[in-house]
Amino acid sequence: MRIDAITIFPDFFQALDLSLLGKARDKSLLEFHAHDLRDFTHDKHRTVDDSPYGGGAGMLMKPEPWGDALDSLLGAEGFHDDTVVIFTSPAGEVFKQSMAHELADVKRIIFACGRYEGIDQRVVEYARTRANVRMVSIGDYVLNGGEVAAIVMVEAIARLIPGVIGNAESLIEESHTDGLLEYPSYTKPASWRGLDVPEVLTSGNHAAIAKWRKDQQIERTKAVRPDLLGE
Ligand code: JEW
Repeated sequence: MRIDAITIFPDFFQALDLSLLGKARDKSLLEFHAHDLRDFTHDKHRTVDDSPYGGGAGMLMKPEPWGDALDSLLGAEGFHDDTVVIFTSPAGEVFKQSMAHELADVKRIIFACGRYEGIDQRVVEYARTRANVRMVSIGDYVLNGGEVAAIVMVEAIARLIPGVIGNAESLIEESHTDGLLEYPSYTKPASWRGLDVPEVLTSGNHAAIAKWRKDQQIERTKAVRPDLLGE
């Protein structure tokens, strides 16, 4: 898989040189490149923003640098059915583990990371003529731009590429997709600062342990995330 990001803050993506993603790149399972949108401007001030037609607060990202940046990654013409351009956007569909799995099967992903009040809508329309497009939000909270959202998605997607994480960890991933929150976990020592590990976990009774863990999952999910139980 190859992932590109177009951004006015390419340095954000240095976070991806660390740990998991670094390993995926070392093993050539993933190629990642961040591109500075300002490299696709032509004026002395490398301008990427302008005021919105119709008025309103703040600035928008102007379309021309985006068009040139997309063309530099996709070539001058033609539709790329093997490519998904993701516009990180608070107005997008919400990123979920199911979407991470869908995107882990894609040959090429291009993240278009907006700033200010967002990007001129014609850039989205143009991108739809060149590749598959999705508008994606990482959740219902306010961010200053799309870079952090893209980093979140890259991490979630990259770890699903076969070979990036080990078999044992993949099995753990599967056990986590039952739609319930995790049960609480404990390690040594059995007693710490007056706090003891629940007795059932040191009992050696595997059936009792399995039941306790499932009960904990259900209680936690009811308390914290009733939406996951359809309530
Ligand atoms: C995201 C790209 C570009 C947020 C989440 N938030 C917000 C917001 C912004 C501008 C106008 C209106 C609302 C800030 N912003 C972005 C926010 C992605 C941009 C500008 C974003 N996922 N993705 N939760």
